[in-house]
Amino acid sequence: ELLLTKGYEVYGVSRRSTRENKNMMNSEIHQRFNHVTMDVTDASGIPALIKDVQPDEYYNLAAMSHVGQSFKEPNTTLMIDGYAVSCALEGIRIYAPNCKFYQASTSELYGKVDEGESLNEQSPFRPRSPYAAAKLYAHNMVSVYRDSYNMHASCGILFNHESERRGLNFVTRKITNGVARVKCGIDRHVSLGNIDAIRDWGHAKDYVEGMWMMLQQESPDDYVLATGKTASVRDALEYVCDLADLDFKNVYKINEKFMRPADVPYLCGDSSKAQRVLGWEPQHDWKSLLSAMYKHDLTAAGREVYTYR
Ligand code: G4F
Repeated sequence: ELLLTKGYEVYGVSRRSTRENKNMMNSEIHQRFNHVTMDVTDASGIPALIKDVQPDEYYNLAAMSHVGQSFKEPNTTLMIDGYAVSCALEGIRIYAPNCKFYQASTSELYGKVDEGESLNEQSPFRPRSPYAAAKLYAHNMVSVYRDSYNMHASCGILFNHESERRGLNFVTRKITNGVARVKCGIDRHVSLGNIDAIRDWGHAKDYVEGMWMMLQQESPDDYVLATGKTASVRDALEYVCDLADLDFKNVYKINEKFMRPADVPYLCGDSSKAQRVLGWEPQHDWKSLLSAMYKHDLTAAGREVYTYR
């Protein structure tokens, strides 16, 4: 959507599914949006598409993006989050060498971090999940292609970024949607895993601007995008319960099912390089983000009650 508002002709890829992809559908009404049915792990399909479209910019946001699920599907995660990135890089090298490439790297790369540490582009990566290990392969491949073939390929090391469109199985949306449903009397509680985890949550709208800015630079590079402010999952739940005028202690239940074999306990980013070089600055913090998400989910829950009453 950001690219469409900037006047780009956009090709968006999603795999064939019997269900519609709702996020894609938001763009499909636009005349300059072209939906392509393709699986990013197809080693001949993606290069053929690159040859055909001759893109100026390629944003690789495709991923098996759920860290918890990656423990259950390590090999699928590797194919989508690692191998598919090689396919795209090779396709660009062969068929569109002037195309600029953006890779969605992640704060999960840092893994086990000491509380209080502020993470930047120089901080070491110690992956703690199949997701992070696959993403590290992709991150390294981007720098290999940049150095070997002089490609304009950049990685955004993005800390958690959310919005009203966040999937219902990620913790922020689970909280805003879950609390809204408790408030409206649809559900009795929200089931969560590790509520001590601390994250640096920002708004996806701010982060896509940063991605675009990276590809407008003369030289490719890697950048951290983060707010620099942290909250625990418990803080997030308490805050949303306050908005709903509910006592958080009565709203949640811990369910072992949502605990990961290894979790990343603490993440806080230092985006000073992106601020200095790109002029990027986040407009939202975790509280304004969660308020907007809760407002959206409360409206939807209220509509559900009204419809089925
Ligand atoms: O919302 P989460 O699942 O996000 P996570 O694992 O930090 O990863 C997200 O952000 C990364 C950085 O941008 C991306 F690379 C990645 O693709 C994804 O978008 O979990 C956040 C924290 C974790 O510590 C998790 O253990 O919340 C904890 N948590 C506690 N209860 C839960 C739950 N997470 C989920 N998904 N569901 C729970 O019930």
